[in-house]
Amino acid sequence: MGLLTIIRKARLKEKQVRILMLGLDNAGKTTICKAILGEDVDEVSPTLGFNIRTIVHQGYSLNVWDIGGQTSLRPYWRNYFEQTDAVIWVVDSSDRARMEDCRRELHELLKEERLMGASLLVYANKQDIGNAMTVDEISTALDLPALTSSHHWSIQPCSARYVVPSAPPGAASAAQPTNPNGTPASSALNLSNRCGKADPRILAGLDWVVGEVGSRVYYGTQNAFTPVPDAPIPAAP
Ligand SMILES: Nc1nc2c(ncn2[C@@H]2O[C@H](COP(=O)(O)OP(=O)(O)OP(=O)(O)O)[C@@H](O)[C@H]2O)c(=O)[nH]1
Ligand SMILES: [Mg+2]
Repeated sequence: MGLLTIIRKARLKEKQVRILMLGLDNAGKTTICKAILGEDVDEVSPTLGFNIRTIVHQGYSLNVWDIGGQTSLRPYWRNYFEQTDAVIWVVDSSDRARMEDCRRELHELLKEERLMGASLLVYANKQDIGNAMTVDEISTALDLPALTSSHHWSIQPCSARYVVPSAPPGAASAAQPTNPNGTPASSALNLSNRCGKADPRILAGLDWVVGEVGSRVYYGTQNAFTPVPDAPIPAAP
């Protein structure tokens, strides 16, 4: 076992996980981090360098490096590859025009030797937008099956701007307005909720990451994963 592997396993035993969050610009990386941390998702601007966010999840400290995805910034991604346990690749599911760019960048990235042991979680973000591609369509468009031989991967649909409203104490959730089909009306979606909880599908993705890297401490078996189904969320207003 190489020295780097020993260091990595020691770090994982201390429940420290290093995650690179990457993807094209405008995909929603920073918004996802803010949603998880319960911050105001209305206040985001393009990331010109990087943000490091620590997310405590299931007893693990996930040190998430949220790095700007603009074309001019992508050559700098390589500066962050060392010691990465997992890559979270965020996709704007409504950006059909750039899906091929997205595929190319992802496959280029994962050729990198320093990322060889890293697990890959794809967030198919912006599922609240009407024309969003489904998980199956995105898996095909990004050619995810071709990555199976080199990386454990999973894909999770989500919406960083869908925040579960935090009901005031005693308030009946039934008071929320709903559409005739039972889905929340757009006002109940609370797309700019400032203290609600993140879309549970985002957290399900983190569960998978933690299960993956955790299993590696014990000489890594593939982590079984059932994605949380795509909830019926109406289009953003
Ligand atoms: N409708 C909708 N909009 C979203 C969602 N996630 C992010 N956005 C919006 O998409 C835009 C870009 O979000 P960012 O989080 O800044 O994207 P990013 O991937 O961090 O972009 P860079 O920092 O430039 O790489 C913002 O206007 C967000 O409000 C989502 O799930 N649904
Ligand atoms: Mg950003």
